[in-house]
Amino acid sequence: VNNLHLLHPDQIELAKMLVDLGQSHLFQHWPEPGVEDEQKKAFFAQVAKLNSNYPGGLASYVKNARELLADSKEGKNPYDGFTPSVPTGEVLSFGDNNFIKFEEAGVKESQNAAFVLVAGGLGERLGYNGIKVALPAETTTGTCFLQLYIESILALQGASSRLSHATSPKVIPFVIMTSDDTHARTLDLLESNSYFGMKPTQVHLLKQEKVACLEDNDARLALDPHDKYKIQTKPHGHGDVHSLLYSSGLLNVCYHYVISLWHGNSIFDDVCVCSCPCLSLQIHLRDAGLRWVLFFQDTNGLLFKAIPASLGVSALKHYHVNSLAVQRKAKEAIGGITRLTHSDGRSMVINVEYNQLDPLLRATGHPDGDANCETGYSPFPGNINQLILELGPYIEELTKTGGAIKEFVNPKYKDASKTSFKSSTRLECMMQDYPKTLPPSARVGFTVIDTWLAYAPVKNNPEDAAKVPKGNPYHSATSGEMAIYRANSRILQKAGVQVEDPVKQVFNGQEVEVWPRITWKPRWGLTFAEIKSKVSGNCSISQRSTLGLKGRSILLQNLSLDGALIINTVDGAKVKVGGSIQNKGWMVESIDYKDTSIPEELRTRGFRMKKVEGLEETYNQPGEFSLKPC
Ligand code: UGB
Repeated sequence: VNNLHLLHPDQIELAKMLVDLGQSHLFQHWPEPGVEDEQKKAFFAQVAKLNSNYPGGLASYVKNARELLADSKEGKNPYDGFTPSVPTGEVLSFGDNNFIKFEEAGVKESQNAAFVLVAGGLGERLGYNGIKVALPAETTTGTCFLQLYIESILALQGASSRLSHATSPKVIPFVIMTSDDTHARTLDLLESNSYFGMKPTQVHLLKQEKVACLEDNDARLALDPHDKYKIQTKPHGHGDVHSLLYSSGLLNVCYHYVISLWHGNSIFDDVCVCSCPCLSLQIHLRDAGLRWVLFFQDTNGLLFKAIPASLGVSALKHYHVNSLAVQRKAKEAIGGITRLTHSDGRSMVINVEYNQLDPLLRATGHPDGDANCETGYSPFPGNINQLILELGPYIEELTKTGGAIKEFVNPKYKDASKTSFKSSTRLECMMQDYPKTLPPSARVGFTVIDTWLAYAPVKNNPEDAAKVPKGNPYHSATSGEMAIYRANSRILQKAGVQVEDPVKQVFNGQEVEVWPRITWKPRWGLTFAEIKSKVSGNCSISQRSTLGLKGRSILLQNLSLDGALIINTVDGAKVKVGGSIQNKGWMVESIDYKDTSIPEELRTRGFRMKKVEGLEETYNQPGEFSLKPC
């Protein structure tokens, strides 16, 4: 009370609110006025920020926390009353007619899409010190994840405009959610690489804020152990992306942005340009043609191989929500897509997180819990956290909820009495829980894609990856890179190229298949039909080969490759590559991950490319060319 005169009127309101919320311990220890006054003001600046960053403010946060902590203490299961069963969804098989049909529809639709990358996580499990999107997806070309994503979006943009013969191509907005841990470094990566070819205005960064920590079951906010004028904070989870998109008004910006890039648009002259994401905006967005928002995670180098077909599924099946899934090994650290049916008749298809699936199954008559079935996989498809939402229903829902997502709390208790915590906790939320608040009429579906084509995240450090049970995926930098070569090899095989079988090798204690190191720029081939159209005759590639296709119009015709071949072209240069190309090639050389003289991004994978001999050709003028050494 003595210190109140130091505060602005709105800060006094915040102080009163904290007292009403039972949080007076936060300033009980404060000395008399005149001592550390600046720190006191800074404290309220932080409170104001925490208050405005949470839907409903700190009052809602504390209320939600008390309820969730009480449920947790009682051992209440959020899935009480629900029976899990295996849902049905669209199961795709790479390269068949159905797949090709969906891919074509997806490419057409992609000009109506916006992409949202959640990249606020630090990747503690990976043990990498930089931001994860700066890691090379593969080391043959050294392309980092962010570059790969941007080039994939640009390739989709180009393919989509070509398909619709658009005179003025639409620009696909790209949103990146960052956090204090990743924001500056993400911006720096973009700026120092000229946004990897994207227009800076096409990229929107949204920074998520952390939430207040809780020190006990009464949801008393925790002070930072190193600063008594600061509330301790921790990340709230990727679920923040929905409230951030809502509160930023960015969907609105995207709308204006999209139409501003369109041709003179007189039909938009008389529409409301209110800056709040109101319901009328939904109509405008639809009119403007933006129809889909695609959410994706930071380190999956295969993802965009699955995007066209899955977006096609959303469009042709009219899904409001479409989750991408793959076959899942029991106990694999990815959620399971599950149908949950409540005894009161409610039913929904939702991700059940990996740590909850096993207890839920055991509690509902499956004594083996999360176990593989006769196929060798869990019957529940694995959620890869790639969500495709139809924009209209999404905005409608955000307008109702403010983007708030069902939260959970995971306190680590000191003992069985569950009265105190080992360390402070906080509420968390996940972006895939978005459908939990949707009405039963919502069209929620999922699409299962071949794992080898769609999913190879880089999440685990070498030690943890080496301990993964045999047969389960490592999800490491080693397996993530090798998966890219395997996917590209298998795609070319399907397109008619004879690609030699892989050999098995161990790197960082992980046995992986080493296929030829085949890479291409997304603009070389985004869909199976496009790739197939660029391969003809009898082509073959030996296991020890490296192939890098860095250009749009490179045609492989009767090529026999046994060595390394890299081709760079500008748009407008059409190059036919054929004949026999043989050289000593590039070798995959084992390295010791403990050798700190080697850069961390190489050590985490346990190998590097030794460029012994290769053929590299660059075509930087438009025209028709042929490369046929012998
Ligand atoms: N992320 C943020 O942007 N902000 C945050 O506060 C936290 C994370 P993890 P997780 O497909 O592989 C998810 O840590 O949460 C970003 C699904 O929940 O890599 O353990 C972060 O930068 C799970 O169901 O994953 O597990 C990253 O891009 C399963 O699908 C993303 O969120 C699994 O991913 C995911 O964060 C998977």
